[in-house]
Amino acid sequence: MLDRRYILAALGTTALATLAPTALFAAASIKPDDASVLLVIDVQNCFLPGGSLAVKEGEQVVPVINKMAKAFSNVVMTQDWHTPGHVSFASVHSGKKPFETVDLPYGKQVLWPDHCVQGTDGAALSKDLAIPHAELIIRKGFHKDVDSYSAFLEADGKTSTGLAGYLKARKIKRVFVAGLATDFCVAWTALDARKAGFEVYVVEDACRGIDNQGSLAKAWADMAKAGVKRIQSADIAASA
Ligand code: VGL
Ligand code: ZN
Repeated sequence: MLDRRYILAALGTTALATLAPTALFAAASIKPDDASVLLVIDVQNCFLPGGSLAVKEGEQVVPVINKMAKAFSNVVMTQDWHTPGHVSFASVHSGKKPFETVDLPYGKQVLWPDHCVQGTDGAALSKDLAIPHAELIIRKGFHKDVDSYSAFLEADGKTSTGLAGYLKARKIKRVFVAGLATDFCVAWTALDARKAGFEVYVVEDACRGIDNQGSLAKAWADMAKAGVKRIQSADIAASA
């Protein structure tokens, strides 16, 4: 006699296999079109293993982003691009250590180890990125007294990087965000993209976070509230 558990297991597998592609996972259901852009945020040596502000597992986003980028006709990358002695560096605030905060004219600023200094190897994009069709690299955080996590707006809340204007001029409607770090530059970029009127998706497995004092959970909560859609790279169809 056949083992009852075996029969149930076999039935279960068949039922799952039948349902899985559509009902359960809705795999690869999002197709980027010419009105979509993939924003690849700050995949730079400083944020990768061995870098001065290394994000845990940061290198794991690279193959995911490379694969996903093939599905996009529009890809824009960003580079955190600070002056030496930038106001966001703990080293310029006496008595302050990295990950502490300071009050600046535009609000509270988290302090970081020196990172992504203009023209240094640490500021270079990862050599493992393979996205030759990326059409624009936008640099941010280049004003010495103002930080810029967001690819759209500096931390003073008013100085534009020009990215929203560029995307609108290119008739882009949907912005997909990936890269480093989920809770800082990715989240601030996604939130500002919503404010600028775009439909916004953050691709969770194509991002990694810093998670300083609950910042990762807070970032996801803020993004959900703002109508940012949280997706996985497998939700995106393989080609444009
Ligand atoms: C970033 C902290 C400082 C980021 C940049 O790319 O998320 N985080 N500068
Ligand atoms: Zn920075």
